[in-house]
Amino acid sequence: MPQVRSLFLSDIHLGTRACQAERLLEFLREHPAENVFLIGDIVDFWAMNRSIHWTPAQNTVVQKFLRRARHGERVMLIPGNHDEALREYLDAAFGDIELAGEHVHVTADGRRFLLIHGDEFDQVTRHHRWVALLGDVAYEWLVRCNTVLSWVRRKLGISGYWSLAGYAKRKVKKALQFVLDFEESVIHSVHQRGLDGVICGHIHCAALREVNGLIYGNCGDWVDSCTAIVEHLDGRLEVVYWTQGMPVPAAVEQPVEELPQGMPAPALSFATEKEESCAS
Ligand SMILES: [Mn+2]
Repeated sequence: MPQVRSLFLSDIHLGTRACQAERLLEFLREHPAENVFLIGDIVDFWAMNRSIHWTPAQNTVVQKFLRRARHGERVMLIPGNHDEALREYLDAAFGDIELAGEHVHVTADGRRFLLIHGDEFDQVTRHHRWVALLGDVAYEWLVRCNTVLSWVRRKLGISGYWSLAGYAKRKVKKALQFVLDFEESVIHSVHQRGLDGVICGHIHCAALREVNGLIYGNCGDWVDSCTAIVEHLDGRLEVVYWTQGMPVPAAVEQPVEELPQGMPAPALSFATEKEESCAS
């Protein structure tokens, strides 16, 4: 019996150092489903052109998807801009994985959602490809710096998880009004097509909210935030923040015996991070 009806995942960026494959494997283990929609930037061919960082865990992620498809789950891959090479093979099937440019998913309660990666609504990647590519290199560099910075913060006893790349991205994109413009143009397109909502990715900002009577959903990513959207068996959608297995900084670690029986591990300061991460 599947635990949820559908999983919506995007921006996994397999092939990069930043990909959180182990956490994704934990999430997948806990979420058997009828449908798995992979909504773009699953494999990062852009980054792999520069250098390949392919771990055993990333291999396992691919194997899990293939396995789920073989065992009767519907697995659909909708390419994004980082795996745009796959767009040449639309309507083909890889093993049992379907490939599509976009898809309209009908939820258990009959609502119709456009599934699309969303880079076509991003004015930066659409008209200034070189800016996007440059930003991509800078982003990778920031992720590396962050590893050093996290170590320094731990040594200084500063608690909580903080992402330099996430911070920089937020600042830059806030300044550009990037996120808002993106959401607005996605919603505009969904409205024109007479659908009930959209589930997309691309901007690494998980969201699920009503905009002008339509539902705007974004899967977030498995680079920084480890987020996904799930559809429950009754058709209800939910954003899942997969914080299990997050490194617990020494300063906030608590002795196990102080926790009441059956209580989940204490929420880390990651919670504040996720609230900040997508400016409204
Ligand atoms: Mn993208």
